[in-house]
Amino acid sequence: MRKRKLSKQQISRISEKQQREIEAFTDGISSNASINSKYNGRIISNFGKQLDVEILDKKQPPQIVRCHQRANLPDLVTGDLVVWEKESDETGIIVAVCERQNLFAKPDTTGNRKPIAANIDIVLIVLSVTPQPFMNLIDRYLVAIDNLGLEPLLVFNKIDLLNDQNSSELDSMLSVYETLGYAIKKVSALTGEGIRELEETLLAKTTVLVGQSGVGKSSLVNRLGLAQIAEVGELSSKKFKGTHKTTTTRLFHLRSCDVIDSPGMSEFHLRHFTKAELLSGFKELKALARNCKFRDCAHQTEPGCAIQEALTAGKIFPQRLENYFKILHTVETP
Ligand SMILES: Nc1nc2c(ncn2[C@@H]2O[C@H](COP(=O)(O)OP(=O)(O)OP(=O)(O)O)[C@@H](O)[C@H]2O)c(=O)[nH]1
Ligand SMILES: [Mg+2]
Ligand SMILES: [Zn+2]
Repeated sequence: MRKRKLSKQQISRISEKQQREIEAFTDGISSNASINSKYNGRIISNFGKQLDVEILDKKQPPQIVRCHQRANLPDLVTGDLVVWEKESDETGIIVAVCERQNLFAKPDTTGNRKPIAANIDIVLIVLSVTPQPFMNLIDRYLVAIDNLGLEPLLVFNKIDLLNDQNSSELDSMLSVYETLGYAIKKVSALTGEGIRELEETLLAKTTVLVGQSGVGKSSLVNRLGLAQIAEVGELSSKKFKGTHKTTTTRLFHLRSCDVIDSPGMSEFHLRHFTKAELLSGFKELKALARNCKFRDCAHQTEPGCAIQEALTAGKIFPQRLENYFKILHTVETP
């Protein structure tokens, strides 16, 4: 559907109206279950034109209603808090959205950001034995998470598949991130190993699971939820890659936490990030850059570059610096 162009006056009237709806949300006002009653809700899933919304009002029985949204609202995502009205017993219309605490978005090749989930506490990067993780993708996720102001958590899944052949390469990759101070949990969604510790970390939080297709995001949701609620895919035997089983981002209420399962992402472009935002996501490089002789040091051949000195002295991981420069080449803004 094409969106109408609105005049400034119309926009201001709409935003005043939305503001009143949102105040009703915060006051917990919502009422008789008749047509036109307003309800507080949270987006559970977005199917394009239609969205699943759960009722948040304590007085109402838990229920998920299929809604569409007013054309003047921005694109809504899983986790958004909204105000909606009943249209029929089974359908509704979203009339306002509350300001987001944060928004995790997936940047695509063209530089557009596809919103994935809003109002989240933790972004959990799922890695696995197969398909194997690659550092460049992990580093990109870490930059995006840093820019949201959230602490990343890495989960290494399928540890039941570790053996003498594959463990040393994977261990050395994980030890890079452990040394940098990132939290890593080692788990198996299949056997349940490490799941209880993971659950403790996620307790009472809303967590979005991200990672390549086939690493076991949906399997982790099922293991944490003690039930088969999310659909699990097969790995194609040729490539040991996932087959993009999950196609829609969805929020699940689990035993002790809320988890948002998302479709696999093996590409994650950072074109729209600034150089400063990129450096901020490479925390060991950012800390060193403060000591470079020149404020505008490019960290390549300049004299007194603290990053190059640390590289020569073996104090930083060369792969991380290499990835930083690789991503820097793709960044559009200075
Ligand atoms: N051996 C083993 N297999 C696992 C484990 N976790 C998941 N799998 C298998 O890995 C495959 C992919 O799992 P999914 O949960 O669908 O992966 P996903 O990350 O949700 O994939 P997408 O939805 O495509 O992004 C399935 O065949 C699972 O049975 C594990 O801990 N150990
Ligand atoms: Mg999945
Ligand atoms: Zn420098």
